[in-house]
Amino acid sequence: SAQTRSYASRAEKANPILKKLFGLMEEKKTNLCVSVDYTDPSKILDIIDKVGPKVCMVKTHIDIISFSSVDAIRSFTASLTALSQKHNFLIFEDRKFADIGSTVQHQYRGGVYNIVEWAHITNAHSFPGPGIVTGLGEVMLKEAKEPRGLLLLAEMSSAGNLSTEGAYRAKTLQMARDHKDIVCGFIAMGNQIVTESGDDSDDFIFMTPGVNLADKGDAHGQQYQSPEFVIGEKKSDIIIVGRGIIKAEDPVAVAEKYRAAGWEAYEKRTVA
Ligand code: 6AU
Repeated sequence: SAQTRSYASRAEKANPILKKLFGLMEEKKTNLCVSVDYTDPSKILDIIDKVGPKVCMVKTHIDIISFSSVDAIRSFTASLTALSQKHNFLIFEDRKFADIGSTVQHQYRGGVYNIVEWAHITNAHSFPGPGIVTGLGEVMLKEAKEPRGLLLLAEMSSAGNLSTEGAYRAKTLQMARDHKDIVCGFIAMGNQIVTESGDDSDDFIFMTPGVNLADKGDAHGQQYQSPEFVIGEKKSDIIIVGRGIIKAEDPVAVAEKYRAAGWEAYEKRTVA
């Protein structure tokens, strides 16, 4: 079934960005995305070079990094791109766009960050409606030199989030189904948002934040689950781990723990 097919078999039918992603996940045996939420650019590049072999994706918040100049931004994104090629992972800028289509186009291509030029994947809230998808999609499809993908936030990990209200998730899913050339997946707690209303879950990738082996949450409503639960029970595809790795005493050793736990849960759920 869709819930137990391997990443490799899903790569066969996938669009260019998911083909690349599923392929490298299978090759490197990792469904770990590390969220490198440090503010010092050299510290970020340093840890990425070390954990790069263990991850399928590196997630950034470009707007939390302390850059001294616009040139420093350019040099950072160039180094990040070089690392993504060296270690074969995708770059995910966690921008969480949330405005009308016309405005997000400027935010995606312009300002000082020029996100579309270096991020393979970015994400957006569905709150503004389908215009946010078509707006970002136009930039992705017409201006990017390489394949790009958009994730819609269908669910969040934080306590009290509004995604459980009414038809929010169903409408988010409809936006994705209507624009499969743009939307390659979801930020969600599992794949149920799609499997409960159709059999096209293989067309999307499911990425889940709020994963931690040591803590249950933080002081501001973050809620954590284990890799086993997220991949094995909830049938998500990728675990997103921030502080569980980056605040650890030995981030590289701990990253390997998360990689192994995520991969083991995937192998257990997968049939040939
Ligand atoms: O592992 P943590 O709690 O240190 O970090 C989780 C990371 C942060 C959040 O901005 C992000 O995941 N995140 C997201 C994303 C990825 O879109 C959505 C969400 O619902 N919860 C969440 O924590 O960088």
